[in-house]
Amino acid sequence: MKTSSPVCSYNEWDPLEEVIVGTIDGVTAPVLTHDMKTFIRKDYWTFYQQYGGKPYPKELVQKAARALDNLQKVLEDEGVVVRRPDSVDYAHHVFKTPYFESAGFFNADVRDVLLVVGDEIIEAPMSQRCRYFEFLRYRTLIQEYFDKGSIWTAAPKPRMANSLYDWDYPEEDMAFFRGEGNVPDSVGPLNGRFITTEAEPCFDAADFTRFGRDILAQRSHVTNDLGIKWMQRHLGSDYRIHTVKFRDPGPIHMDATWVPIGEGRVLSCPDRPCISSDVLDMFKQGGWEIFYPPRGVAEAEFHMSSRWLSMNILMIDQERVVVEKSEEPTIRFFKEIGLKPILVDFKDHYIFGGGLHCATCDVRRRGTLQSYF
Ligand code: ABU
Repeated sequence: MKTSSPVCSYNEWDPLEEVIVGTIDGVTAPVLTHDMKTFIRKDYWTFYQQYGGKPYPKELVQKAARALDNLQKVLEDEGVVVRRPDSVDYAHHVFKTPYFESAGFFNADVRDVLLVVGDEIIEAPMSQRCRYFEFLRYRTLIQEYFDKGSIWTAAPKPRMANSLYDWDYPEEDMAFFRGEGNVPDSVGPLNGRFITTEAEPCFDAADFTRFGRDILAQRSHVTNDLGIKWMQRHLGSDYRIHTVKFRDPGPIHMDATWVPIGEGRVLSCPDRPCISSDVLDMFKQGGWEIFYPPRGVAEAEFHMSSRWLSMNILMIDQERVVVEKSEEPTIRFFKEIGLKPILVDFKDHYIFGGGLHCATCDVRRRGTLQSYF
């Protein structure tokens, strides 16, 4: 690795020096297409039937923007350098490729778009048509990091032709949203069925969780096996990618499901336990302690996520954890296990699908590439 690179991060807990905090302006309500019904909770389908392809009500965006500014301030007060991406003014435009037509989404969840592995920034080849151009928001920043010495990779973007989606995916399965309540084994992902097919590689960066040389990857509605294979081949023999499965009827992103909080310590979402015995064995043999945090309680709207955004936290280092300030049971739980919660008023951002981890991307953590298993 070039030591001069401004980008360097191998895990989720080494001391954080620089981070990107997302920007929400330009966010557009996704059109409620068949595939997006796996992403948007059924309770809100009428909202998206009305607003799809249009700007969200201004007040919602302003409140979320304030939440992101709150996060910036809290991180800066803790000594972290915070960078913000570009605002976009083309988000509401309909764009057209040879394979599809869509309006944008352009939310602030940078964690879905960019994956940092060592000194490399990888732009994810996302699967949702409304997020096809989301990487553009980050290009100014990425190019600056590249000019200063980082490696910059754009994974091959899928064509997003109709063949990438399972158009017969049952709508009744979409009602079993991400890990809330009892779910029959016959439901889509539990039964091996996802909204994306294996027509071409795709992934969201948030379906990968970094533990040094070992990286967990989840086959989800937005990440397919080919995308995981692309990542393993791309990173080569320095890294081991482990595909992991959770008991989740609607898997999209791992960062409120299996969340490292330090070397040897990981949070497991009680509603979405890990069901990959090889991965569980790896954690047990490595001496890792598995913690089950309490359910989230924030009074917020969750259009595109579960209440488990409460555990979608950002580690500043192995002692300090950034937590939403109304998540009191989670805050108490962190204190009990010896962490120092750093509180931030962030719940007004939840409506757009992202917690504190989603809305950030580590640029640099002080540390080296290690094996923890
Ligand atoms: N993007 C994080 C989603 C987490 C959840 O729905 O629980």
